[in-house]
Amino acid sequence: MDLRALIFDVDGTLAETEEVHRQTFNAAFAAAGLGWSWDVDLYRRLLSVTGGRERIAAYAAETGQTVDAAALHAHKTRLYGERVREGRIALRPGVEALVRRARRLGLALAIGTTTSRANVTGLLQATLGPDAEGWFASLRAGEDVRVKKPDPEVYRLVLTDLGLEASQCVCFEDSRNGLLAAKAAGLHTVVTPGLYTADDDLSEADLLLRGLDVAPRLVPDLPQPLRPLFAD
Ligand code: XBP
Ligand code: MG
Repeated sequence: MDLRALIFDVDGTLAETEEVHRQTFNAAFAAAGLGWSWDVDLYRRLLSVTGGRERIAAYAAETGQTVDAAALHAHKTRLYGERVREGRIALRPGVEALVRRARRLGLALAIGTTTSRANVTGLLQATLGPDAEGWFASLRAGEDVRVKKPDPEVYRLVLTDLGLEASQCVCFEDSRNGLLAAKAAGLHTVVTPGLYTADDDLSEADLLLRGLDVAPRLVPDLPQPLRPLFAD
């Protein structure tokens, strides 16, 4: 593997964001006077629909109601952004160290996510600092694609931006939908399941890690090019 770039999913991979997503969906529903409240189990099921606007629309269809999904989602995105700016979300253990080592080693960094761009830039600024967005050679989000994950469109866009072949990149994901998107784009994929994805079928992962704070000596199947990116 001629490793040139690391490509990251955001929700669940860089950070455990889904609880804040869930809470801000509920806050937007309450503000609109809807009697909806998504609990953890319901939200886990609804996560099979990627994209917040699409998730709202799918739930409305399921419950036979008519709502303005775009307006509800726009309000939810504003509330989510406020919480991110307040510092309510931390990066998962090992993420910052991996990103900083990759930069020192001259690897390109990229993001391929289903969530909205503002959510990504807000998270990067709140956790890695005001310059962090500029560390990423490609940042592709929900607004950039016609079809969201598990479709590979977002990762294909990232590869085009980077001007690299899939074989020169490693992707980091946390969910089945994300893994399917990455594999369909031909990417070697490391999966770190989290709060909402621990029970996903992740059998197609090239490597399954409990998190990115692992010591290489404990992971014999960690590909050689990735070993300098992790502290022993
Ligand atoms: C994450 C998602 C997102 C978030 C909500 O999937 O499905 O929809 O839950 O974000 P992935 P938005 O990690 O595979 O990208 O409300 O901004 O869509
Ligand atoms: Mg994810």
